Amino acid sequence: MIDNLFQPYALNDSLSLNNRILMAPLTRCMADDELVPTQAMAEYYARRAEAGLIISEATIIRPDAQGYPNTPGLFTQAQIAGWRLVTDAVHQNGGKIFAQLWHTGRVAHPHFFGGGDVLAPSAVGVEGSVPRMRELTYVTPKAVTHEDMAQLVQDYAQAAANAIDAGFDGVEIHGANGYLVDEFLHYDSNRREDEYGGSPEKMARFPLEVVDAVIARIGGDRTGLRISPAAYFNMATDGRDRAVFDYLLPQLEQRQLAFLHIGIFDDSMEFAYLDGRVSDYVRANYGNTLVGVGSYTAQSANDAIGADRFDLIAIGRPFIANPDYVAKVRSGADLVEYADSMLTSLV
Ligand code: FNR
Ligand code: 8K6
Repeated sequence: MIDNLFQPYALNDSLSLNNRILMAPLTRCMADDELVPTQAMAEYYARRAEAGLIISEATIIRPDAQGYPNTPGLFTQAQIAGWRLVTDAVHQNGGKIFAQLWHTGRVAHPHFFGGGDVLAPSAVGVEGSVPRMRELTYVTPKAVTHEDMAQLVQDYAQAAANAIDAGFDGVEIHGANGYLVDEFLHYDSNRREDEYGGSPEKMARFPLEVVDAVIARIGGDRTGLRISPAAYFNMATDGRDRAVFDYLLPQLEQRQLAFLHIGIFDDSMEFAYLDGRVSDYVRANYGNTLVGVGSYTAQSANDAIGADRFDLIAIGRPFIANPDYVAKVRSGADLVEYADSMLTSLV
């Protein structure tokens, strides 16, 4: 039985979802060279509109946010118009869609924005090179100034307003997976000694400024956030990070977000400094709507929701392999298994 997945869910007074299944944000690198979403992307998302809520692929808020080829943006009129094609197509099929707002921080590469600084909390780089463009080695970032941070906060808020102009039902701030917001929340990437680093409260300051600015612009009802308490991607683990999230989670709880969403690839992983799974740690420290994710099947997600481990489930790779994931799960039809080779085309 997978009935729990098909219970409607009210995120708040203004947004209700038809079912508990979210399409996870999935970078596809298929925008055009001006980072404008295409008609093919509109059709791709429209085919998945039966999800209770779609979270768009990560979408950059300004040019120096870019770390991968052909990731869409939300900072030009053409990009807003391209996204309008997508949101109209999803709405016509009865769906809802949030835009995931992204700045890759130290994982950005100047190749994509014509040169200039790569911005991060501290001048600590990541090893390695850009996926799919291995000739681009990561550079040492510039530690952001207070002026840089104020501008970034404004740019997140402007991108959120642009998302609403483009017809999105709301936004998810990408605060996960080792990108800019997440880089403030981990000791590996945040070595600052001013009021933005050095203690949990200071490390949470910039992320909370971004959240507050977006809420001020478009409302908490339309604002979600994704976070990665476990450093597992573009990041080295540090046991002190636990205290940062112990501080952050109650702060977020006070803000009445539409939802909080975990960023992880496999939620069966246990982290010693979180005393187990990331989702269980967040559930214990955050009382509002929680979205689980990470290698769940329909059955295991149904059971986790039944056990009250989280309220909603985000499904990633199976949604790439099965545009009709929701219908198949409902009817018990066999799913096509995901393979990385599927990333080369938008089906
Ligand atoms: C991702 N993931 C991801 N996460 C995110 O926050 N923004 C993004 O743009 C992307 N892009 C992305 C692309 C691809 C190809 C994959 C496979 C994953 C992570 C994704 O949202 C999800 O958390 C994981 O895929 C785990 O869920 P599944 O796939 O096990 O259901
Ligand atoms: C997170 C955004 C990534 C955008 C690039 C697209 C290519 C992603 C391929 C993902 C493969 C999934 C397995 C990765 C697990 C990493 C965690 C240790």
